[in-house]
Amino acid sequence: MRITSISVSVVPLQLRAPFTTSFGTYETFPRPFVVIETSDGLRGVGEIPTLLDPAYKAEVDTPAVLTSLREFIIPSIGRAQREHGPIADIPALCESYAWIKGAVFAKSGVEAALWDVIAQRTGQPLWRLWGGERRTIAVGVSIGGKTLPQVLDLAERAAALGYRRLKVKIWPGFDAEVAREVRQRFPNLQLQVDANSAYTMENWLLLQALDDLDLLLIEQPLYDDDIVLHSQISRELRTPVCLDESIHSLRDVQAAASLWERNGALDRLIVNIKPPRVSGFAEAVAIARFCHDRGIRTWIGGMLDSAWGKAMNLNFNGLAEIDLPGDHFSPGGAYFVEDMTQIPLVATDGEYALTDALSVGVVFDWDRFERMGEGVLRERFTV
Ligand code: OSB
Ligand code: MG
Repeated sequence: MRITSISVSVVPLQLRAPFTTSFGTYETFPRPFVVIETSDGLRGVGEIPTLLDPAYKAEVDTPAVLTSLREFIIPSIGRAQREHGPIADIPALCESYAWIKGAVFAKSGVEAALWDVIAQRTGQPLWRLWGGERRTIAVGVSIGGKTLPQVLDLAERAAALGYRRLKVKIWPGFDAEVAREVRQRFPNLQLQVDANSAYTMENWLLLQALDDLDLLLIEQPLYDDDIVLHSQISRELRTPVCLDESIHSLRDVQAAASLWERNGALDRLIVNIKPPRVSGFAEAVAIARFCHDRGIRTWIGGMLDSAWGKAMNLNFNGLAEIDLPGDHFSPGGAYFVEDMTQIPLVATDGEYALTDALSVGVVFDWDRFERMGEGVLRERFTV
């Protein structure tokens, strides 16, 4: 088997309700999907869950991802196949673009598409290919409300749908009161907060007001590129600190582990594993195993991915090494007006069941993909 073509299509995805974080409010995303075709007639798809701009972190905007793919990543794959022979597995694929610094989101889309091909080729579901053993997965939701009533409404709807873990977006001035209200209304749900790097070394003490609310974790309170200062403030907080934005690789996780370990506080370090933020599932699996061995809890974050990306993440959540519920579902029903799978994903009583169905386990909606991508950028590269 060799890769015969790689195409990138941008599909406009529209949220059913706006999603607000400390860095802004989003309603639509021009979303790239990578399609790989192989010489044995297979076709795999990988979503790149880009946002509109780089406000969450560098290189997550669609233009940056398209530039990396077109100018560097795809040409490197072509060159590697010409010079070193067919790319038929994940290590060979990753090796072909390993020289490119960064571009983790862009790389992850190509990798995801090849994982889809390999699962089809070897006739198994992705969760099994990744060493998963868990068949039912406790899932959570992320609440991106702009006002307290909006947050409470979304929490209400999520609880009514059976989700047992809520994550609430916070920022300075929209934190302790919001978390306290949600905690009071839902004393038995698992609750965590995500600041998306909205606090500074000048105002992080505001977070101490959250310490008595029995929160699972506080996610990325400080700067998007920081690990060291997070380890310092973690000494002064009872609630575990969870890293999101600042983790790009197993090495980053190892650096965090050594800092928290020095404080004797590995039980207060939690890692949000987002496969696209660590360049793909291969690195994500390595991180899950490392963390499990070291007693660092992990969970799987989302990027407002379509049902296709979410379904891949749910397969990854089949790994027994992953401890906590991930951001896999929308608190108010479906995230998008039109989604990319033929049948929507469903969780029952806050759990999703993995099946023995091939690869991603759900069917990609090619007709809708073609229609929605009509007139939007589509580039095909022969490699
Ligand atoms: O920080 O986890 C985040 C969405 C966009 C960018 C960053 C984040 C999020 C979410 C959404 O919290 C989680 C989801 O996809 O359900
Ligand atoms: Mg986050």
